[in-house]
Amino acid sequence: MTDLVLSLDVTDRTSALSIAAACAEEVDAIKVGYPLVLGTGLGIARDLADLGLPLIADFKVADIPNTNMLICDQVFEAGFSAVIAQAFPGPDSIAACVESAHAHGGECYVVAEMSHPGALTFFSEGVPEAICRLVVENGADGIIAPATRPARIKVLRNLIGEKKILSPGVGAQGGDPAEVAPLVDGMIVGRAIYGAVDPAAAARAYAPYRR
Ligand code: 3DU
Repeated sequence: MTDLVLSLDVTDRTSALSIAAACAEEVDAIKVGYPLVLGTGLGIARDLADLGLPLIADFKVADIPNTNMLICDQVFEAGFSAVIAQAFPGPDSIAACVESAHAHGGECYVVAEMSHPGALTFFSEGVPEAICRLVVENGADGIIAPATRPARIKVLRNLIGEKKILSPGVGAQGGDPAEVAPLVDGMIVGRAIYGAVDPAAAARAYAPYRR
């Protein structure tokens, strides 16, 4: 039904590599963000690449176009296969991320709506819908949409057509995999897997929802 993306938000190299190796058969991609890269360095991408899984850089890139391009070039040269960008800096900033991603044979996902309660302060009143239109116009590969609000995923799906949806918020944030899996292309799960006593078993529990 969907890919399972492990959000590897630990901060030390030993834990990251052992959890990733233990879960490698149970997940379809690994998402790495600031916690792990700031804790270990960007070279962690090369270490994880040995597992042969796609690596998604969750840096929520959000700067002027030139800086976005410089950031994304570093991300892809480090071995990542996809990057996540914020939309609020505008279409030219998103375009820079898309251009860098595609020049490296990678993908760019844009945050359309976040999953936590406070997200509704700014991701409201048609903003996510406008972001979806930008994503279509800019040729980005997909959006990030909240597993905590499946009804919103359905609305946004109608605006992006065949583009992909990656969805964080399953598990620790309360999103229900049974409800979310049929709606998205990738379900992102962090604490419910890496925080478990047996991360591989916790990842395996999502097997019924994987395609
Ligand atoms: O709540 P979890 O532990 O399953 O982790 C979710 C991950 O997805 C985490 O890295 C967080 O920074 C990221 N994320 C969201 O949770 C919500 C968003 O809207 C975007 C990214």
